[in-house]
Amino acid sequence: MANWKVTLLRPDEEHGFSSFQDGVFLLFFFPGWWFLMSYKDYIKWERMPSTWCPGCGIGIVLKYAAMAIDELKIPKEDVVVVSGIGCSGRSAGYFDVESLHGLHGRALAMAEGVKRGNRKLKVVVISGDGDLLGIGGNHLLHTSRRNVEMCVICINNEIYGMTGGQMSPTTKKGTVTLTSPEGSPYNPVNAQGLITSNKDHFYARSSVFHLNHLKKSIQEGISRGGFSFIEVISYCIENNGRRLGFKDAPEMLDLIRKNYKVNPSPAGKLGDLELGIVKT
Ligand SMILES: Cc1ncc(C[n+]2csc(CCOP(=O)(O)OP(=O)(O)O)c2C)c(N)n1
Ligand code: SF4
Ligand SMILES: [Mg+2]
Repeated sequence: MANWKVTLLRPDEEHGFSSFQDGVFLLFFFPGWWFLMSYKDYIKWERMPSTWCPGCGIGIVLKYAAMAIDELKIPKEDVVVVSGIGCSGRSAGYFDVESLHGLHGRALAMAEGVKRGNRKLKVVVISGDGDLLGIGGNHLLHTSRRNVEMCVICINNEIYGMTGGQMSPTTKKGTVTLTSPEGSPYNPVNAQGLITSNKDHFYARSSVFHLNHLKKSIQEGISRGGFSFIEVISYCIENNGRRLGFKDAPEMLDLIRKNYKVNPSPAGKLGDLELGIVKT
């Protein structure tokens, strides 16, 4: 939609000017051109409304990831968004930049390929807990170990949302799901422990309620210059919350507000209900 701003900044042959000529023209007549850009320029509005259920937390992550990228002033052609499969995995398709929506669990393998192919690109992965910590868990071990530069945003709704609400690697012990009618018998994966077991690491936990913290975490993750993993506490109202007795999405959001607190300077490790950034 709002591509005209970027077109103005980066004119091509069609417009009859060279980038240099147009750049000089714009700087001379309108030095504040960057202020024309907004997060909206990074989103494909023609694809809205999204396929997500009303009130789902994934849309919040989409907006704040776009805001983080916009405020870092990363030109659209320098950012690539990659997703695997799942409701969260639909995110890549809503970004108005080059994007990849690949096989379930393979987001990090694709992202690493993109980064190794063109090191100047900023690669952002947005996918779900099932995609990144379940079927894609092996890729997570090794892409993080190799400290490949990318920012991974894991939308943790503690469930396989897209496929109807089966327990996922992050489902809390005792939680009733479609595949654990008597409560999950397993402890969830410890994403913080896994990522911080690497000597060089960047692990952040944020949430779809703590918006400034979410944006800051994504910005720091993108700017790190290595592998960064941001676990975003979210929820799935339709295929998890309703089964657990929540009446609507705001009720689930409110529980996140009540349960989680930001720790601005964690000493090497976050408590279970703390949000913050742990990095070397
Ligand atoms: C190889 C393979 N196995 C299983 C599936 C079915 N499948 C699609 S999405 C999904 C779960 C996604 O869960 P998550 O990554 O947590 O995303 P959410 O929908 O919760 O956002 C599964 C199991 C698939 N598409 N491909
Ligand atoms: S099924 Fe759940 S995770 Fe998927 S869009 Fe709906 S509320 Fe969100
Ligand atoms: Mg999920």
